Amino acid sequence: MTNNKKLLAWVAEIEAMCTPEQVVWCDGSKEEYDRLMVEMVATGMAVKLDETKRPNSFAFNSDPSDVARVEGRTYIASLKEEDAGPTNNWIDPAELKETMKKLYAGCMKGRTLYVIPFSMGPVGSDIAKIGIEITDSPYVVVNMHIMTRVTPKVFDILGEDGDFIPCLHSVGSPLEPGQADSRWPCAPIEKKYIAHFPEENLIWSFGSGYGGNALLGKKCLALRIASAMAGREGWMAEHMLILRFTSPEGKQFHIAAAFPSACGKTNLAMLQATVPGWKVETIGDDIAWMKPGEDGRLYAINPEAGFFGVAPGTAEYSNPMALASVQENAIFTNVVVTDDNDVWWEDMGVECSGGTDWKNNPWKPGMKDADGNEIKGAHPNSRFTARAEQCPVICADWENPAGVPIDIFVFGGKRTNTMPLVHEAFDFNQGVYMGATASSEPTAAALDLGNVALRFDPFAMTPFIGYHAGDYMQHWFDMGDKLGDKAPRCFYVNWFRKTDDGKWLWPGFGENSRVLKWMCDRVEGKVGARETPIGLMPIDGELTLDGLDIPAEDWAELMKVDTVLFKQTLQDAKEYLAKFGDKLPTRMTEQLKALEARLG
Ligand code: OXD
Ligand code: MN
Repeated sequence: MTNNKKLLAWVAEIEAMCTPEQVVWCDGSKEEYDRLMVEMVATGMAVKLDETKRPNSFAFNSDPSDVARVEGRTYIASLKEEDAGPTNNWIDPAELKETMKKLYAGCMKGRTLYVIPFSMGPVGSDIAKIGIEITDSPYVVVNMHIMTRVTPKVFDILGEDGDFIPCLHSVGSPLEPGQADSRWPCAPIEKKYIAHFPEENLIWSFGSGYGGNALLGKKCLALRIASAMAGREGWMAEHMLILRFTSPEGKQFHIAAAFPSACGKTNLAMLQATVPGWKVETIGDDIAWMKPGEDGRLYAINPEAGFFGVAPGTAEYSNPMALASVQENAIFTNVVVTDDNDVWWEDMGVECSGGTDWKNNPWKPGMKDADGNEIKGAHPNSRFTARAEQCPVICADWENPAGVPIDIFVFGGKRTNTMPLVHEAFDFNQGVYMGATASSEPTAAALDLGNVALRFDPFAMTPFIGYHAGDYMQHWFDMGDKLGDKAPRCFYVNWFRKTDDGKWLWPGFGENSRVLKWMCDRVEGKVGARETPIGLMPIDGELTLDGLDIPAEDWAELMKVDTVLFKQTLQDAKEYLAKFGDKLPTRMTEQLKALEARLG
């Protein structure tokens, strides 16, 4: 096991506080995974899917109150409030710990405390980080097996005195002797806390068993805590997919792209290129950790080991590679379990005759509730968990400890108007402005945001920046200064433009490779660009549309820079950025002014 002093002391302290029935040290083995699945099937928490259709795969339904990240209950408890900044909830760390300790006291009664040793990033890579999650949820253990590298090798690396990031998690639902467990134990919303103590590199999560609230290696460690570390240490932890795009001549380009949750990152990461001879290989679909290398370029690794993807909308036409990745050894949460014991979700592109819905009720397509609204079989934020290595287009270098050199940054969001299909930044500083003012119409990944029409989501990181977002933006400028002419080129895309009568203007999916190719041609200096007030845009004919049936007026609309609408977005951005006060980098104000002047 381990002789690490900090670890042994921490586990003993948490055991004494949470009073579990037993403590199990996890080893990440197949035996462990299989044993926990057998136990969860026996208690009714998991359903084993048909072995011939979906080998070694399981479905879970969460409690209907526990279905997504809870941003309203997520805290950055820095020592000083001003260090958490306007995008985070803050509570004084001492006060928060007091509150949470009361909740943690005895919270694992009747349950098993699992200690999960894991590495974010290839074990032993110098970009990788070691975490230890303590949890009372066997569902979390099996998901962590897929999403991270769970291995006792972590103990060898730690040795007696090595440091790790402690991640404490409890579903917050103790069991009295003889009390039957619920299928998905969790605590009510007012007791849920997803807490980060950035100065201590410490994570405490209570009350939710779902996704990023509970699989603490992902959003909590790899983004919130890591972004704060990266800001201090001069590297980057970003909410970005990473892909390799290879030309017919074999030239490789590496692209890192930031889109808000549920805006198609997984689809883009696994895209089937329609541009002849070009191919995409996946390195990561959600998180990139990036550091300048010895040659001055920026190198990226995917700290995760699996995909925790949004199920609805994943179909043969939208993402065949994701479907192939979940063909076996997969976990599904909040989807339909069909009558023949397979899985189904909305927009899967196949018929379903019926089954059990995500609320565990009998379900048939087209069923309506008492108000006449259609009942969805799968929750809009239902998920699949699958190993990255099962993806048929996983890149041979996805576990290269040195990472891959990034050529291109892409920013974007879901906007049905205003933003054209693609534009390029004049320089890195404008690229930072584009990333910092990226905006999106809301999606289902966080359901407690209320009914806002437009959300500014800097670098798709709003819910994940572990410190002051103004300092974070300055860090982007500083990284640009450090990388100089080796900094990636920056682009902004919008696949989601619609006509006034609601028709999609761009086919999306595999056709997005045309836009990626234009970016690579720009990097290579093979094509020019038109200067517009908002940036550089394709010269007609240079972004290939061969074989696509896009009427000229649709193309014009897709490429239109509507200065009236853009000025409105600029005003909205100004208002949004005003809340950063004197932490707003001067260069951001300069960018705002310059854009305003260019828009006339
Ligand atoms: C995710 C998210 O789960 O961004 O990746 O919400
Ligand atoms: Mn994400």
